[in-house]
Amino acid sequence: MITVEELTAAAAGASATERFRTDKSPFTAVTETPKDRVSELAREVLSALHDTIRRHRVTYAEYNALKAWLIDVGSDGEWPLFLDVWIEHVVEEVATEHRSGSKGTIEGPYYVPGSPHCGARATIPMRDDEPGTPVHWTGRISSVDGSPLQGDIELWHADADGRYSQFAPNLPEWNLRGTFTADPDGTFEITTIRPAPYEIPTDGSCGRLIAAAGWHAWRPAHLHVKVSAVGHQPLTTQLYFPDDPHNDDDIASAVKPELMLEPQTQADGSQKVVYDFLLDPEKA
Ligand code: MBD
Ligand code: FE
Repeated sequence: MITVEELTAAAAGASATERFRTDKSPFTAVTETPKDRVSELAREVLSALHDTIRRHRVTYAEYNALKAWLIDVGSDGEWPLFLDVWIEHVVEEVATEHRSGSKGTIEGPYYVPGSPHCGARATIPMRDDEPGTPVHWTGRISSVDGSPLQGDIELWHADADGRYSQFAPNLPEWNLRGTFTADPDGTFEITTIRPAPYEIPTDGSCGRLIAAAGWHAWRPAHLHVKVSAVGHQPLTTQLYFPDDPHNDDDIASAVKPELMLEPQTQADGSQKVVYDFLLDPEKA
């Protein structure tokens, strides 16, 4: 882990870049992809850029603005953020189009493997005075044929200020990150708090693109989950809250109707939600 000491785009970006290099061993894919496929994909992407330049009569001033911006994305460490916000949703769509179980969506840049084990019925690691509305979530993991699965749920999300532990300063290492293992009948009960919507850092290169284009920088509040079970394809997804103003214009295009929770507000102000998972068996 690299320690994040400031609430800046560059500090979050450095941590996300380090995480990606550690976890994804990205360079095996490069050596394993056949030359013909690399050539075809690279040619097609370049030729789409060439078409845009011709069609819009892109100037040298604009070309140099792009060049300066791309250099900054790298030095801010914001490539993970840029790619996961504007590209990953289509990769996810293609990767999961054959599935009949629960809907997935993008992982985003802030997953960290190895979060603390919490059991089947527990509260996620949080501070004693963690701010935010308590959420009590019950659910069940099954195979698409209905048989229960004693699977794992890795849950991670922002706090009530929209901050992720390990990517913002002054938070305990595993705050709002935990791994839950369902009971043999597939059921689990998780207590956490409701996260705030997430604003992409405005002081880095992704923020400058958003400002220059006149877009907004928001993702709706969301819970990230990875669900895994023996013999089944792992599911990476996110769950959303129905009253969020950014459900219809998520900057990362990662909201799907199947991922909307139906929270029931209780007399004490806390919320109850039920959400189950269906996993597809491993491909033969
Ligand atoms: C997030 O929290 C996120 O989930 C994505 C996809 C991009 C940026 C921040
Ligand atoms: Fe997120």
